[in-house]
Amino acid sequence: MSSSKRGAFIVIEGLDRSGKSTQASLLHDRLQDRQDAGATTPKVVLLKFPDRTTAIGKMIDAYLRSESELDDRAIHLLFSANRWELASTIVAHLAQGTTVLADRYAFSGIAFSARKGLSYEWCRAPEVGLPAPDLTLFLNISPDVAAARGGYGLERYEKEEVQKGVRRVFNKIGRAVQEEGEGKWVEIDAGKTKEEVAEELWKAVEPLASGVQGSISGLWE
Ligand code: NYM
Ligand code: MG
Repeated sequence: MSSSKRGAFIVIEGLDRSGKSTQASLLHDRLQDRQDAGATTPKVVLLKFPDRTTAIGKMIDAYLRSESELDDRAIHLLFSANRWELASTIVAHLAQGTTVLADRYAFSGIAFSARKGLSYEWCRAPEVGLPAPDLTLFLNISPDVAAARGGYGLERYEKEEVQKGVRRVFNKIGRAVQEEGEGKWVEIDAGKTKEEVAEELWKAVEPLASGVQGSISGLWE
């Protein structure tokens, strides 16, 4: 790795049942394999948001499993705080040349909360300044195809009408990210087979796999 390069920050977003976590793990393995094969590729770490292991994450987990009730704004801020508590770790990894993959990020935060009627601007505000992704891969699937894939789980939001609303906000976010130049936003058709989706993702990721130039910027700053 050239000393002027840092690790790439790659985010995978999508609706529930879009195959996001499966694809994140396949991508992680593929990046890892490259590293083992040659010395030029940096290490890779896979993060997942919400990170349910922290104190804040445990509150989020209880909310998602309907074991607690929280004001819409309060849960929004907890999801955001759950990213902020890992922000310095993300920056440190990137600076060391490690590729960081995140399964969901700030865009999920905005999409799921704005769907409830909170304003886009209000939802975006606590995310401003988080480490900005270099690439966001949005796994697009229509909520009825997702529902037909064996059905949703029992958590909050795992309902077809909720997913439809979330998808509309995601589309708006994707357009905004492109227009505002906040890293690259690539939409992937997640209705294809697991292998086809993995290939599509790899095409977008490979150019960044051995690191990227430039400093880490703050999201929407
Ligand atoms: N979710 C996820 C939010 O509402 N806001 C956020 O900021 C994040 C990261 O949590 N239905 C929602 C989306 C999911 C749920 O995520 C749990 P997962 O990836 O299913 O564990
Ligand atoms: Mg889920």
